Amino acid sequence: MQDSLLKRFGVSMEDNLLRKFDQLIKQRGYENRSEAIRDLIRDTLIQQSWEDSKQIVAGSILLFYNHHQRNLLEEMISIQHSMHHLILATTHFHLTHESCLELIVVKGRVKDIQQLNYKLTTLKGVEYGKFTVAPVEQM
Ligand code: NI
Repeated sequence: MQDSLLKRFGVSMEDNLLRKFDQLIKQRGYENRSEAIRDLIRDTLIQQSWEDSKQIVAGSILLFYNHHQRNLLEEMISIQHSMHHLILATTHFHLTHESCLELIVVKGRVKDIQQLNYKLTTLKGVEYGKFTVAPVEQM
């Protein structure tokens, strides 16, 4: 973040809600409430910036799939070639005899990246997809 100056502010919250929040903080291993609240705010700001289609984001698409699924590999490669301008790198890991993990590093307009993610994760045979991106500062 650009502004490194820390500012303090008070937060009022129902007792019940705060207790649940403190449990969550403990589970996630945060040092304190401030750290947890900062992360929540950052996440919300990232989500919000997604609504701006011009926002450039970078991140990864993780796909777990069974490579025996008929046509899956062909379709996956064809989709990646059709949107190659969004893909920085692809790495394939053979996890077991059947299952594969593919890591696709992406960068581009959020709307395009979301479309690529949707096309890949909805393919028949893809068991699990994980999509993580963050905004890239625009020049
Ligand atoms: Ni494989």
